[in-house]
Amino acid sequence: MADETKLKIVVFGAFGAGKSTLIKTLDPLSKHIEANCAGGTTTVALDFGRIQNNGCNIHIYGTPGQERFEFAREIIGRGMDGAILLVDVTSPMDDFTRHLSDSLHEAKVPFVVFLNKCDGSGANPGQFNGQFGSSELQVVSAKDRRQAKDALLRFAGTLTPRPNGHSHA
Ligand SMILES: Nc1nc2c(ncn2[C@@H]2O[C@H](COP(=O)(O)OP(=O)(O)OP(=O)(O)O)[C@@H](O)[C@H]2O)c(=O)[nH]1
Ligand SMILES: [Mg+2]
Repeated sequence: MADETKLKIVVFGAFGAGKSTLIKTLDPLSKHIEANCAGGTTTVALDFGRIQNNGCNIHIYGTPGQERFEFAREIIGRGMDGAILLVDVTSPMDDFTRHLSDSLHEAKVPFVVFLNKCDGSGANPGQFNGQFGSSELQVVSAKDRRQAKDALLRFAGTLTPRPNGHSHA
């Protein structure tokens, strides 16, 4: 359809923050390139999911959280319209999450912080207040479809979609 638009949103966050879980919840048909690791799986390339909202095709890319995959994050992030920084609120703030936040600020990419695992034992979202400058914070569980979708659409509504067919390169 000629009047369709699209958005590229990329999900960043530390190892095990819940990036792949978020994308699986948002799009049950999403694709994931993962390897087995202690107690579960880890992303070794990317995640990719899509959702449609009012004629806008939202493409959601997940990145690997292991630090050695910086090159993959750089490639996946090219041409993004906005980013989600996912933080595990059952753990304290870590240097890698700080690095991701600083990089997004430096690149002037609009981003929202999802304070994830708010359903988990020991969840402490309050510890992150004031840690991410002016970026909005949203408390979610990546396993909860309603919360995940509401938070994503709220953020997408703050971005400017581009016409379908226009390259993200
Ligand atoms: N309780 C709870 N557990 C979660 C939530 N989101 C993710 N998890 C769990 O956290 C673990 C890691 O989730 P993943 O989605 O693989 O994390 P990831 O950020 O993609 O990890 P990497 O790809 O290795 O960086 C899994 O055991 C998930 O089930 C949540 O909202 N609540
Ligand atoms: Mg992953």
